[in-house]
Amino acid sequence: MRIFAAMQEVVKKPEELSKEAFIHQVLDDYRIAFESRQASLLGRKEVLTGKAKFGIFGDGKEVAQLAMAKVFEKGDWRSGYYRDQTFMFAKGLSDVQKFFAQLYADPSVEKEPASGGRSMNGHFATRLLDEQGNWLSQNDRFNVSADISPTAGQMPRLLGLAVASKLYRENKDLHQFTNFSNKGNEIAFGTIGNASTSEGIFWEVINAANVMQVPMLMSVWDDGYGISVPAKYQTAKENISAILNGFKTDENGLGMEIFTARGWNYAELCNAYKQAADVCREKHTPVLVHVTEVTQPQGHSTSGSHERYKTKDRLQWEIDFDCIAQMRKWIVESGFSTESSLDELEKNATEAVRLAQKAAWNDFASSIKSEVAEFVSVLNSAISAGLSAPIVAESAKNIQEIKDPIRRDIGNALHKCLRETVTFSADLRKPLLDYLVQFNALNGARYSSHLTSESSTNVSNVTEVPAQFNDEVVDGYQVVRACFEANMERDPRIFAFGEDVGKIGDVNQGFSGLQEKFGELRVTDKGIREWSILGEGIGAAMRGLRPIAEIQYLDYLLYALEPMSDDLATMQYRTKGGQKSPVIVRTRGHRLEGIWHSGSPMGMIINAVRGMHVCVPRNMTQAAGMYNTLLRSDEPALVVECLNGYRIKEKLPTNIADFTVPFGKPDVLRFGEDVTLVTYGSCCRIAAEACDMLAEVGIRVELIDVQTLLPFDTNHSIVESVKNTNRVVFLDEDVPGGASAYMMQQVLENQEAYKHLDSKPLTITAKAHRPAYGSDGDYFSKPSADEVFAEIYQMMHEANPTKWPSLY
Ligand SMILES: Cc1ncc(C[n+]2csc(CCOP(=O)(O)OP(=O)(O)O)c2C)c(N)n1
Ligand SMILES: [Mg+2]
Repeated sequence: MRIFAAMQEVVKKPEELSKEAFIHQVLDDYRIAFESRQASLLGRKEVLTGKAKFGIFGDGKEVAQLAMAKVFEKGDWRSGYYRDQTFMFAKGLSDVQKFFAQLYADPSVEKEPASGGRSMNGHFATRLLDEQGNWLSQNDRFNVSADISPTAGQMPRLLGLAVASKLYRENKDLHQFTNFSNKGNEIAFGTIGNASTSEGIFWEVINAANVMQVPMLMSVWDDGYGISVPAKYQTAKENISAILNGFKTDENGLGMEIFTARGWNYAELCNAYKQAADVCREKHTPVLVHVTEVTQPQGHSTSGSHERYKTKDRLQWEIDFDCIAQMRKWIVESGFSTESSLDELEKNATEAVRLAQKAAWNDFASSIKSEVAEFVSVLNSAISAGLSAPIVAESAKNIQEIKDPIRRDIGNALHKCLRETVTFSADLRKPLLDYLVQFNALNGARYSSHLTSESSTNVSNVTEVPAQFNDEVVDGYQVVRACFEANMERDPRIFAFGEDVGKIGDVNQGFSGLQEKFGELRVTDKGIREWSILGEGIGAAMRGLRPIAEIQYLDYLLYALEPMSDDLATMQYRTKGGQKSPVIVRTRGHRLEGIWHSGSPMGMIINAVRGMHVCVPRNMTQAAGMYNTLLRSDEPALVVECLNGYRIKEKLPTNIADFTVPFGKPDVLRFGEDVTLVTYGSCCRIAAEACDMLAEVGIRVELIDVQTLLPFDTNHSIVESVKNTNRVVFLDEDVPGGASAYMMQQVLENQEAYKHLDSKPLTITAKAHRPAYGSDGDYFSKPSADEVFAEIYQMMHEANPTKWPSLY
């Protein structure tokens, strides 16, 4: 039997597989594919009948995923996209019931473990953390990093997952971390749609994976379209594997292997994946599997129909070459089963899917219904106690009549009752108000928990250790360098990489000499590719390593902002505490020279990365303390060092490896009674200069360095200063309305400092344009001590014109 012989190749131990066992496996695969298809068909119906809001399914991509699943081993990783339900079912990482729970947005992590109802359907993930937020072991699990919606957004993280295997294999000091890796034998599997390969990051990652030679097995599901746009508008020559041919392995063994297989041909796919995985795992080279001739039977998603943009011929071809129909045909022709047995299998599979869907719906609906019942009983007991407004009885009646209530219905009814009983006594309304507290707490946890880590090793749990000094004074860069050296000695999982980080130890020497000391695997040069450098950090940190990913200048962080914003910052939230990636993003910025080397777009950044921490140290000592805090915690952060601070002298802490700077705790740099001046980063020095000038005219400024923008002044200490001074100024070198406006909102609104103001609150910022080049460019673009003096003097003049006569 020719097919049997060929197929034997694709199982791990062919000699142990009898023909019966083989046939059993094929039929089991067919069942999984068929169930998956039924889930897609039923899923679409559930959306169209209004039980779910949006659906995107893996129909047409089933058989290729069975083949991929066969070679996916414990310890391996997937970073993929929304079509991969069949893979998830085949590995037992999800099932039809969970699939529907996600479609309905069931907020229970038990029912919907990928995201606890936070992500739309088709966003897959396994739980990497226990309920306390600690790592589970990865080496005895199939690991799925949590999907995100931006097309190709899975690519940067995928690179990091693959790079981790290389590090675990080649750095012997990491072999002890057996919970994470078996000496780097793990493959990182990527999946992507054909059209998404048009994104720049796809190319950046493919190139980087080839440069570094990492075990990344990339699958492209090629259905010829990206929503309605066909390949001719997407891909040169309409063939992604053909145009990637230049990457093909050369005579030196460098490059990547490229396989193609047709999406409806089970045997061809199984063989391709077997070969692909073998070479990837053993040789640690990237591999591409281009799966062609894939279909999309129901069109792209529930948002539209593909009849609008596919020709009749194409639609007919998709029916003829439907992978499940073809697999069935192959099974019958090969004599592995009969038409009638397969009919029976399909009937059972259809029924199983229907039952699983029903169970998911019942779980979802019944938990809401029991909350509705509880709400109704609260309303009824309020009525019995004398809350006689008609709206209360009406609400109890109406909400019970809603066929499929959601929690918003409870919220709407509750708020309406509260509005319409406002004239009743507090006693009578108490049950409703108590219920409101409970309702908000419950749903707050459901929908707003885990923005950041809630584990015992999050940054707020790191013990504060003050820096100690003797008289040793060094250049600023030597402080951070000493900090990195000490931490790298302590923990072999720490490694740093970026443009010019390796040989020269970064452009400002923060790692100078450390490559010689720790080797190229731990202090490493990278290509100019910020987006995927960030991704390397994300993926490697998910695998238990402690990457310090360097972006050379803050101005170039924009290239890396997508993975920070979409992937890193959302990771805890989008998995409801199921995954984490404690990567440190190191960069340097604020004022130096010219439009692209002195930006400080902190408002843009902090608004894009809620879920990360953002540290803005005023000098290298504070930066080192922040690194020490981060390297003892499990959270991701951005640290922006002051670009003009590396040559400024600082005292070298004697406990450089151990002192920590707490996050969300501002530092009062000088005390004063007249004005509170709030700032951070390089502006601390400008502010201090202005404070000296203001002191000369009798204006006493309380100068506060916030230190971290995220979190911001956790204990609300700034308002305490404002209570004393009754005046507040926010200074930074972002654009007007940038991070200064954020600080103002935090202090005036959140801390209620508005109650204590005697003068209009003020922001002093850079100009709206990018900073011009040269010292004069800086002077006229960025806030200067002259300007800070003038603004604060004017404030005091308005308060007491006699004491401080008009300056201008
Ligand atoms: C960055 C980004 N741009 C646009 C979209 C909207 N979008 C979602 S899926 C899709 C098409 C993707 O096509 P392809 O990669 O071929 O995958 P397929 O859906 O065909 O499997 C688009 C444009 C998106 N999610 N992200
Ligand atoms: Mg496509």
